Order: sequence, then structure tokens, then C-alpha cells
Amino acid sequence: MASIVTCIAPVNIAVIKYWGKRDEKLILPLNDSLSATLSTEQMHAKTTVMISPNFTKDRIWLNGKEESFENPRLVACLREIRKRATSKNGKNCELKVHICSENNFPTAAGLASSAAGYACLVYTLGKAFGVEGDLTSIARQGSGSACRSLMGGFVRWMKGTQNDGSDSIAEQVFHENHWADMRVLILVVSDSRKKVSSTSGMQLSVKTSDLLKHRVQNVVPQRTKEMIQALESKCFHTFAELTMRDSSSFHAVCLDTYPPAVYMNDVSHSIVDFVHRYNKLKGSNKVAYTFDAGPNACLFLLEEDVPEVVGLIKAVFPPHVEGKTFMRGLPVENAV
Ligand code: 2P0
Repeated sequence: MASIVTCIAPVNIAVIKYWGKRDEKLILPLNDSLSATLSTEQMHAKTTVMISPNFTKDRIWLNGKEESFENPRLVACLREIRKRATSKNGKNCELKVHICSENNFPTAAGLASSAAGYACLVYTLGKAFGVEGDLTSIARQGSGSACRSLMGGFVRWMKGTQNDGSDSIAEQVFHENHWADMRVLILVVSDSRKKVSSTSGMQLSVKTSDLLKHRVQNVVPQRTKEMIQALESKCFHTFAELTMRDSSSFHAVCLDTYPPAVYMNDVSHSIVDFVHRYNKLKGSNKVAYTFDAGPNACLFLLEEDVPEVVGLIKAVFPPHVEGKTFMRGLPVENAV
């Protein structure tokens, strides 16, 4: 008998960034990272999995287009799910699958599309094959940051110490209701595909950047502790400073890479400038920016500050850049 399952998984935004692997195949990171998972209502991946004895091969469609099933990361995720299903059900789970997945936001523009995509894929496959328990170590093998999208709230992905990756898992640090008035604005500076993928950018950083070694050993461990304290006490001022510093530290590593990986553009830098001016005017940090491997900005702020900040952004950055600038407030409706 055929079975069909559909699930939705949200995007996550790292406030302590993951950049660099110690194992390329198992996707084991050099440092811990910490992120906020956004609400599923807006930016998300949606995946449908169908298993049927009538299917003769595994097939996948991404955003409506059939893709090859030869991608080793996809193969690894499905293999791990089948392995778990076999040991749980005591029988072989070799029935073929058809997978349809789509994102409702730009793919590969530095907007964590692979994180939502692989989290959703692994979760949906897990449901379809009746797999229980931790799925983060499987999602991680699709895309590192995907393991953080399997839970809501603030999530920490531990680098782990084992060579087999068994302790490199993600855990929820704070529940989604912990800081209920926290909001995120996504400023889409460009929705075109990034020039250097995260995977190859970080490989090059590991090979060539001395600053990455310093970041991994001396910066991230202490900053992660401070970040957790700031989240626990809901001190927005400190949370914002740590978030902005970590974004800049990550982009400094990208520039220290040879040849440099340049992700931010002039508009991104103007947004940085805008945020610092606004915070100075207010006498404390009211807004925090963070940039991933692309020019788009994620701004964290509290709900009470959303109307003023959105008003100013609309005035300072009118939606005309590349004819496609738009802005999404999560989960604030009036920011859209
Ligand atoms: C993060 N990024 O922590 C960091 C910040 C981009 C900048 O995780 O090679 O797509 O698939 O493990 O997960 C993007 O890296 O890379 C990422 P792979 P992934 O969100």
C-alpha cells in the first residue's frame, strides 16, 4: 500500500555562525553554532514523500523540476533513514520513494534554503518510514545548518568530539515562546544565486584563513556562553552586540580567505551603518543585523520597535534595488 506524507519546515538564522568543517563527508563542523528558528507561517520548505511498491526507482522534484538522485548528500540522508527504519521495524525498508519539495522564498540566495529544505526532507522521510528519535544527525548530513531547523526557538548545534559524528547533534536551548516579542525582518537585497556556495566558501576558508583558526579556538566558545546568558536573561542590548559581532567575525573570515569570498555588497554595508546609527540615537542596541553567505540582511528587534524601524527602512531603502527588493517581517504582518 502506498503512503503519502507532507510536512513544512522553517528557515533558521544563525546568531553564532557555522563556518568550516572538520569532516566533509559526515558534515562535522569546526565550531558550535546557535540559531533562531523562524515561524513556519512565512519562509519555509514544503515536502511531500510518497512510498509505493509500484515505484521502480527513487525520484525527486525540486521547485517543480525533476533533479538527479545522484546527489551524495541526498543519497546519504535516505540511506540513514532506511537504515533506522530497518532496525526499528525489523524488516527491510527498500520501497522506492518519490519526493516533491519546494521553497516559498528565493533558493540559494543566502536565505538558508538548504537548511529548511533538508530539515523538511529528513523529517518527512522519517514520518513516511516510521523512524523515531533524533533526526538532527541525519539532517546534518544533508546540509549542516539543516539540523538546526528541526526545532523551534533557539537551537544549538554542537560540534561534538567523536569522529563518527554521533555527538554532533542539535538541541533546543530555549523554547519558541521564551522570548515571545522577538521579531526578525528579512531585507532581500538580492535574490539571485550566490557566486560562491557556502560549501566551497567554507572549504577554502579552512584551507587558507588563519583568522578562522582564531575564531574557532578563541572567539566562538566564549561568545556562545555569553549568547546563551543574554538569551536567558533576555538582555536585548547584549544579544544584539554579540549577534552583530559574530556576523562581522564570520565575514572577516570570508575576506581573510584566499581568494576572498565576498558576500556582502554596498547595500548590505549601508544597512550595517543604518543599524549602528539608529542604535546610537536610541542610546542602546534596539536592532541587530546578521548576514549569511549572501548580501541579504536579517534584522532582529523587539515587536515594540518594529513600526518605527520598518518605517525608517522603507524611507532609507525604498524597494527599488535590482527592481526586486522586498521585505518580510516574521511574524509581524504589518511589516510585509
Ligand atoms: C550558518 N551558514 O550558521 C552559516 C552562516 C552560512 C553562513 O550554515 O556545506 O548550507 O551544506 O553544511 O549548511 C550555510 O552552510 O553548508 C551556513 P553545508 P550550509 O547558518
